[in-house]
Amino acid sequence: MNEAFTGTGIVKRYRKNPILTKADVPYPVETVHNAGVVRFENRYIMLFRSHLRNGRSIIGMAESQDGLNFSVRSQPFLVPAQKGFFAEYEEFGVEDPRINLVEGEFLITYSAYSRHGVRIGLARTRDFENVERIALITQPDCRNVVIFPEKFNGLYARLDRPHSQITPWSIWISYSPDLIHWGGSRILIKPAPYHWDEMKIGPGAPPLKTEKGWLNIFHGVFPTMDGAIYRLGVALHQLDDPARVIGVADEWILQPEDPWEVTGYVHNVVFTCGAVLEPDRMVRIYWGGADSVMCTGQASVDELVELCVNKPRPPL
Ligand code: BMA
Repeated sequence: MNEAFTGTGIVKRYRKNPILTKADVPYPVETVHNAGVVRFENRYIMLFRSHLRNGRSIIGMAESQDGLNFSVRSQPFLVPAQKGFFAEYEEFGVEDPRINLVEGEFLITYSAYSRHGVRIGLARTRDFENVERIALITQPDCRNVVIFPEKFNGLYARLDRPHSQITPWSIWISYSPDLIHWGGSRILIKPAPYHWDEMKIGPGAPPLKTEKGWLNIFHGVFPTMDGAIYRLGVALHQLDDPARVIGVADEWILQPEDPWEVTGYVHNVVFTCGAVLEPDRMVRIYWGGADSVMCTGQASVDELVELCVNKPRPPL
């Protein structure tokens, strides 16, 4: 057991959480949360969301040698486009970036908010110095897009979460030949009635490849008289056909417990946009606490996979 991590649950929290707060950011922001994280050239790159004082969000970047101690770049990484096609759809902010490593390129999927709703923007970087917007890849309203690292039958695949008035918000899959045009959509996982995720679910970290399947770490929300509680759960998708769900774990893997998860900008939230599978078979999970700070912890990939296989609930 690594003494830097502690806890009785399946996810052990880093003892020195939170790992990043607004005090670490060299430009004015009110929050630091919901970050995507990847390993790149022997370091960890974090793209995190921050609220500005007008209530709209931008995306900053932090770097780390060990995935625990991060330093923030002096300038934000992605702010709402000021002109051109994207400006109309990013007017209210850019949020919740995922960094998807797909065939050697880093594809960033982020929520683009505007008076027309929320849709997903796709941007690309190879070096985290230059970033290029490619397309808006969903209509409104849709959030939480993560792209699988590999193609299936020649097609890219993504998990996403469209919104609907007549059913709880669920996890879907869709496919694309070019990352721009998507279709073949199918529902994969629905919230379970009177369950920790009964209100809504959505993809969290980009799927991690394991021997037994793609590990999908997602968020689930339960409504209470005191507001919603955001927790994390896991599901396993078949390696050669991610539309086949091998198992959705019945139990959550992480819930708000530390003071900075229970209290903050939005109470009772743990929300992930990124996780890294380490060579020692631990999954380092990164999550926003109460939409205010960034935290991390780790879990054994084998235990997470077992939870999906041995304690499943119906996906739909
Ligand atoms: C969701 C998103 C997340 C946020 C969560 C809790 O709808 O807006 O970015 O972390 O709510 O506020």
